[in-house]
Amino acid sequence: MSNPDLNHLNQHFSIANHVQFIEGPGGLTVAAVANGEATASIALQGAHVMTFQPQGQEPVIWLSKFAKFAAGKSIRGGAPICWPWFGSHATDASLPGHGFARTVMWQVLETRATSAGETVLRFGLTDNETTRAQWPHASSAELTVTVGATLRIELATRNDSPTAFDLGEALHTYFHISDVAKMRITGLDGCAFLDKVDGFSRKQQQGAISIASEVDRVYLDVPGDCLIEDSGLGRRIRIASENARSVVVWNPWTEKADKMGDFGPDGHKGMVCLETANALENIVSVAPGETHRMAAIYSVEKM
Ligand code: TA6
Repeated sequence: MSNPDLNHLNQHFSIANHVQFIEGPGGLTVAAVANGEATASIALQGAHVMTFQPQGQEPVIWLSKFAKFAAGKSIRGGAPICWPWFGSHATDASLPGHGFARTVMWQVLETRATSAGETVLRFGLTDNETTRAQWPHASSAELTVTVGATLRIELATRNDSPTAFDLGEALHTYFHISDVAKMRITGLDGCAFLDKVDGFSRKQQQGAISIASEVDRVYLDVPGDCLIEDSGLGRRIRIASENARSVVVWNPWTEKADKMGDFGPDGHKGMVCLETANALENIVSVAPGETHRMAAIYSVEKM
């Protein structure tokens, strides 16, 4: 029995040599992208970029081999969308951490191929009873993913209500690395950060970041690009951003990863999260009728 949704999606949005829609793990509908530049996959649930691999490169994005794929469940790895709040809800702890956007179905709005051979996919999330019960503001979100030699993910938030609202957001991206012991992060030297492993205490970054235990930090007012320098793979992953003032650096380390149950044995040693965000002190106020756009751009350089 063919899947009518897949038939409809492929009829309206598939593009030869660019994108087709398939049934992915856990029965999730997935946009499978393969063009001359890269491959990628995006689950319609959460508009969740799960994989990205430029031609001739190791994967850039990490996806746990032990990820659980099921309706309404966040996927361990890829680029989960934290929206319309980051972390715990400000006043209601019963609401899902990182908001609801990553576990609800998004709609495909557009697919197109660019003259440069990239594939562009645009997904939309409109509010409904479920979302308004958690977030009582008339609003909508769009995610635009551009797959080429680089990956660009843009999260747009439109305020359709008569009053301004505060938005917390993050592209909570897990990056594939050779070994956490062979990796360091640069670009955050001198930045203030809130250390979630130490009671959200405020500290200042000195030099590059190496990771040898749990790290969970929200860097504030970050001025420029960050680099994940991976000596094991002889490459740097550059994380550039637009309209994002925060960067979150996270590695759960052994105990936390084991508790989460979907990293697998030593899974945390092959990943690091470097999240493009507006979080905590950097949340943004979106005026009535305004559309706020935040983007992350990932590229790979030889070391
Ligand atoms: O961004 C880091 C963080 O806030 C950590 O504190 C941890 O909760 C992580 O996100 C993963 O959260 P999740 O809900 O995806 O398991």
